Parts: sequence; C-alpha cells; structure tokens
Amino acid sequence: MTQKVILIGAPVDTGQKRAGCLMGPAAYRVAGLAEAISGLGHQVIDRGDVAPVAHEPMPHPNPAVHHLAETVGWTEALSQAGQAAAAEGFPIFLGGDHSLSLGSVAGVAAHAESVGRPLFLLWLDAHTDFHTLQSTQSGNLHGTPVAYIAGRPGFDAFPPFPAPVAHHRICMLGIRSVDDAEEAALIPAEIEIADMRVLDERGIGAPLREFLAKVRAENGLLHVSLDVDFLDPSIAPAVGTTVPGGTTFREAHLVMELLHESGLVSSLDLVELNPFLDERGRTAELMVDLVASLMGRKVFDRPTRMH
Ligand code: B3U
Ligand code: MN
Ligand code: MN
Repeated sequence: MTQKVILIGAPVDTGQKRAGCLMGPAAYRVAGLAEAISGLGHQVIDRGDVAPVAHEPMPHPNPAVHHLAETVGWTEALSQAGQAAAAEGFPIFLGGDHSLSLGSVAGVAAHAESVGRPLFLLWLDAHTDFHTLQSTQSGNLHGTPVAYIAGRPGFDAFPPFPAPVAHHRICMLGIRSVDDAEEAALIPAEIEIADMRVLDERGIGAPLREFLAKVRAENGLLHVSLDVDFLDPSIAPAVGTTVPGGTTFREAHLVMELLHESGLVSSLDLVELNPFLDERGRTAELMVDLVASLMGRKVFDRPTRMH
C-alpha cells in the first residue's frame, strides 16, 4: 500500500539537559529520509519544522521540573500539527527529544477519537518514560510522555489528553532502565513490558506479534515511538542517554519488517537523535534505514545504495 507520508520537524531540545537534539530534523533530512521513503513508491510531503506556542514561564511545585512552559508550548503546537497530518496521511515526527511525544501522540489520539477507532501505542525505548511531573527526579520531561498518554494525573499545566490510551493498548519493547517511582506505578498497570530479559528469553518477534494481534482484533490505529536508545549504543551512539545492552541491528530491522507486514502502523516518532554526538552520521543513517524497513524495504534484497 502506498502512503501519503507527512514529515513534521520537531526540533525539541528542552525535555532534557544535553543540547543537540534540536539538530535532529536537519540530520534526518541530510541523511536522506524523504528520498528513502519516496524511493519505495510513497508520496512524501515535508512540512518543515513546527515552532512552539510561546508562554510565560510556568513554575512547578517539583523544583526539579524545568522548561515546563516550553514543553507545554511544544505539546500544543505538535498536537495540532499531528492531528491535521493524521487526518491527511501518515505523519512522521522528526525529533527532537522524547518530550515531543506529549504533543505528537495527543494529536494522533485526537484524530483516532474523531474517526472512532482506538489508538494503540508501541514504545521502543530503553526507558519507560512513565514519570509524572511530581515523580520525576531529573525534572527532564522527556521521561514523562507515557504517563500523560495513559492519563496519569499531574499534567494540569498541559492540555487535557484527548482520549487517554488504555493500558492494555500500550506495549513497550527494549526496556532496561526504570526508576523506582516508575516501577511502582507500572507494577499494577496492565501495560505490556517486554524488557530486555523478556527479549533475551523469547526473542523480539513473539511479544511484538502478540501485540499486533491485539491491534488487529480491535481495528486500532497504531502509533510507534522510536527512541534512538532502543538500539544498542554500539550501533547508535548519537544519543544523550546511552544504556548498554540494547537491541541489535537485526532485532531492530525485524521489528520494522513485522510492523510493515502488519499494515497497522499509522504514525511514527523518531526521537532522541543528538547529531552532535554522532559518528559520521551513522546513527542518523541507521534510523533512516529502519524507517525504510518500516515503509517496506527488505534488509537483504534492497538495492545497493548510492552515496
Ligand atoms: N528515567 C530517567 C531517565 C530517562 C528517561 N528517559 C530518558 N532518560 N532518556 C528520567 O530522568 O526520567
Ligand atoms: Mn524515551
Ligand atoms: Mn530512552
């Protein structure tokens, strides 16, 4: 199936403290993201970069929380851009740190609600990003989007999440760094967490197939949020928070190919790429290759790439 793919640049850098993610959208463009997708026969429209809505500073009772007003502004702008793009085609959000998903997923959730279909969320990440604004100790809001999306309390400064995603419609793969407060909230939750232990024992295909079967059974829309640190830092060094023991090149491509074959994915985030930390663009190029697999390219029969 050919798609109308809409690229939305989200140069968000305020969800954590290491500068550089704001160069992410430019790096994806340089690495040939649009060309890789259009080369597979899809239509690609690059909408350029979104700008955040401006707000006065917003203090918060948790003194660790930083850049709250900027994050709220990004959430509003990306939610609006995301809802419009989802109504028109297949949005790909080019990050930017993971706080952009507060907005991207709010936008696609509003779209899902308007067409009367349930939204499912696949979180590909080393981290669960399940903090509330009260529980975060780093104050980095890139550690909070899943809590907002799942409807946890404490996001009063943000627009109310359109239709919180039910726990059984959320699956996380690649998890290997969870803070105590996140774990305490996740234990009673029905969220499917295939952490690295599960992936080592079962392989990555089985838990993903089970989740995709649930999406299909409910005729859902599926948003995929791909954090660079899902990948092992040896193959994807361009990320501020490297966590050893991540997924391999082969596992990551298998995930993308299974997602493609499912035909269920309706939107995608590419987050946490920090081009300042990259080695000759290899992480940006790997992310572009993974998107190509998601959009229909096979690992072993792709045409030779010309550089
Ligand atoms: N859970 C920690 C660490 C973290 C979350 N997401 C990333 N790092 N990339 C926190 O700061 O919330
Ligand atoms: Mn993340
Ligand atoms: Mn992460």
